[in-house]
Amino acid sequence: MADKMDGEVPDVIRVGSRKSELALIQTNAVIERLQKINPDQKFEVITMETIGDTIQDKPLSSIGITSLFTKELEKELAADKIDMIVHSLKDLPAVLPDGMIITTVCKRDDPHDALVLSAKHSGRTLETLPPGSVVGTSSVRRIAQLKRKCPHLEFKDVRGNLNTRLRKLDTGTDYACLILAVAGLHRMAWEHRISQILKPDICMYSPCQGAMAVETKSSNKQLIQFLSKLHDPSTLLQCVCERALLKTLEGGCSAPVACHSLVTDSEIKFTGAAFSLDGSECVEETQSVDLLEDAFLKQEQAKPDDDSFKGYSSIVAPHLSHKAMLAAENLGSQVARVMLKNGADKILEAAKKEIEERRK
Ligand code: DPM
Repeated sequence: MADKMDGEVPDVIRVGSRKSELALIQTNAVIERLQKINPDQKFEVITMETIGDTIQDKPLSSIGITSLFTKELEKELAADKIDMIVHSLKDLPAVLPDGMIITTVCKRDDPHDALVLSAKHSGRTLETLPPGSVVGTSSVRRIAQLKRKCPHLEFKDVRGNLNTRLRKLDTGTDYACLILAVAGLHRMAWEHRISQILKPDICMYSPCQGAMAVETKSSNKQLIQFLSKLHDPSTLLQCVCERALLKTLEGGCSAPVACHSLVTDSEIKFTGAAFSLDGSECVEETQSVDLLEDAFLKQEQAKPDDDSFKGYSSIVAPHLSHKAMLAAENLGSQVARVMLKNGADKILEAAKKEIEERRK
């Protein structure tokens, strides 16, 4: 019998979400998938504005709060005003507040970045844009990599939600193009605006880009049991590994850190990279780890009192192989340690200082 600690799945699960169109699309998509697992389960969506939504005039990296989009929602979660939050996993910091855990990692959308052009430049690619063309992005990760590969381009901050950004591109003259995550464009049904998908040799993606996740309190094991049925095993292993990279590098979600990961039945192959803000320096490391045959499914029902509820990179998956998750976590931190030894420590320290300077 479940004791009080284990909690219960509430009759109506209250889902916290940011108010932006993308956030609501993601929240509803996750609810829809949960509803397929249990058609009788009821959900209520509760929306709120976060600091990241209200500050629209400064680049994210210059505001200097790691949990920009998550703090207010997490407060509501801690106070039991809501039961779960749907996030873009890439917006969650590597270390969650005490008592919070990631219980669901949905099948990853295309994790790459995309080029979105203004009508004037239709038909071009990053390589064929005229010299001096202005790329709209506030991501230090994107800017550093593109400065390396496309030195003919210039960069300018662009803020606001996806709708605002596209409007700025289409109605203003400031930008020749934007760089946006394919996943966000896809969810907003704007795939037709994608002119080029940036492969890793041009621009590696942000840890956990393209994956939606659910955050809950770590105490309600019945709720965790239910939500974790939605885990996509392959995405889960990638994200455990990618979050371990971030954590060991101590790079927040606004650090110039990028990665690439590939999971097959037999191995995870993982690349991590850190860049100086001007793109002149880069430390990159690739390693693989063999997955044992039992990599994915543990199959048997998790018991609330064993260590099935242990988190890897703050992700808990009671039904899946802990050996595989541990291997993924170790791979991410090992790649990070080699990077630190090879100079990523100095590069990231300098980037952090520079970002702090800009804030003044
Ligand atoms: C984070 C970054 C950005 C978002 C930084 C980065 C982009 C900020 C910008 C951590 N979160 O990627 O280097 O370009 O100014 C965000 C987007 C998505 C989740 C939009 C986007 C898309 C959906 C997903 C904002 N968060 O990156 O184009 O990846 O699941």
